[in-house]
Amino acid sequence: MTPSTTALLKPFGVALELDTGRMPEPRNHLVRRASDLRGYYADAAALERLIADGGDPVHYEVFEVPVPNQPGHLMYCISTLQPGVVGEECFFTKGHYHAVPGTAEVYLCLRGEGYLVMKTAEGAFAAERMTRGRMVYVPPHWAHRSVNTSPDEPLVSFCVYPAEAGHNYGDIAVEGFPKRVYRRDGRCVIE
Ligand code: PAN
Ligand code: ZN
Repeated sequence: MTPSTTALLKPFGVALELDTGRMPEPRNHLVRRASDLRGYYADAAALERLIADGGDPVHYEVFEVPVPNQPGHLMYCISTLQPGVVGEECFFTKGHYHAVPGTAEVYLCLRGEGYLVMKTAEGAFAAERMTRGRMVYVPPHWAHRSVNTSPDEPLVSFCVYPAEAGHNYGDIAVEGFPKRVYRRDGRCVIE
């Protein structure tokens, strides 16, 4: 089938800074600070201290040059999750299901160390290690959240997913994930 003229997108390229996890010329630049994560961490008082005394630090940034959110297109982004803890809990992204639940995602870790924690609505849980050069496949129907376990290095990832996938944050905001990732005495604990 020949695509209509309007469906034809011209090929394009985008520069990525693989070490810093930035796009020099993004069209969308999402910044989430500690205060955007209220309600997500186990130790709410520690988060409030971080916001009040720690200057409400940036938790993570996502850089995109979007494509049409139509079936057939692939959306992609580069993101940087800062190192740090709230109480003993490692910094993480909000996490979400895709609004179109039957859509998968590929995460390629470019820098740092951490986990991609995943869960299903039926109660399954998985935690896949993220280190430079490791790819994690998020199958359809699995909610996903990045966690940075390094004491001092950002976690940088490149993601690709179907452009129509969308994001459903509400369910995770209410349910969270069955397990959390902590750093205790320099060691990483998932419980
Ligand atoms: C990623 C995430 C990104 C930020 O691009 O959107 O890491 O995490 P939250 O969206 O949970 O705040 C992705 O999984 N897109 O589908
Ligand atoms: Zn996703």
